Amino acid sequence: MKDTGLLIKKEGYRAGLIVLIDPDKIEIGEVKDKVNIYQKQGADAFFFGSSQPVKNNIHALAKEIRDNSKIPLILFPGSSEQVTPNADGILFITLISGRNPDYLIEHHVKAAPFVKKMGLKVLPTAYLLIECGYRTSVERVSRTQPLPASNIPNIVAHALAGEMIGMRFVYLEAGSGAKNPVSPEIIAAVKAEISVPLIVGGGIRTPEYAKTLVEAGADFIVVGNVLERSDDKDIVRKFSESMK
Ligand code: 1GP
Repeated sequence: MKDTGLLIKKEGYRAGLIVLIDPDKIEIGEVKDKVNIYQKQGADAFFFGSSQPVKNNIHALAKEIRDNSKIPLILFPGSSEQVTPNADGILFITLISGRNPDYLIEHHVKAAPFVKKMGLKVLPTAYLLIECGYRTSVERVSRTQPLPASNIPNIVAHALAGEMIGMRFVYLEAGSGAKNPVSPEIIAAVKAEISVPLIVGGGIRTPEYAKTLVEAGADFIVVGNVLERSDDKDIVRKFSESMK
């Protein structure tokens, strides 16, 4: 696998676990305890961002996360307003499943000068939204169509095009809280053709399902919603164990 920079798997693990923190689903007073637990239970990195406009103070929240954890904090911004210098890096996302020029180049042009000034490490990422059975907020906000889950050759062609353009990661996204997460069949087909790391997220609810995705070839698994909803205090540890 090529250099993954900030995204690193632990020794002896087949995949890395990324915890998505939505800036509007956490209050500053909760950050310290939550990030401590996530980190202690085996999270390898944090993604931070939302597909919706954010009301909370992202700069203060990001600083608090960083001050209280040792794992990388990587921005996963829904828009250029969610960019803050208080992070280690940024997923520089291109929504290549869609055909909206704003998400193919316009936002990038706006963000590039201040991303450079902030000194964030840039992770150029081909972002593919895969249909999940309902209209996700990424679809609504980006005004793009997801790729049909049944047309696997088309999904593979998009991932390959992203790699050939020069993107360093491919991210298969079913959408936050997706009813149907990305399938192991799609992951295996994409993984067989690309050589950059494969990130998978959206609607992953159980460590068992995460394990099937890792077995299919996912290099990094992203979980968000399930951590908010679960009463299991060991949920992150269980997800982390399923990365082995
Ligand atoms: C969404 O891939 C992430 O962008 C995580 O989704 O919140 O459904 O885990 P969930």
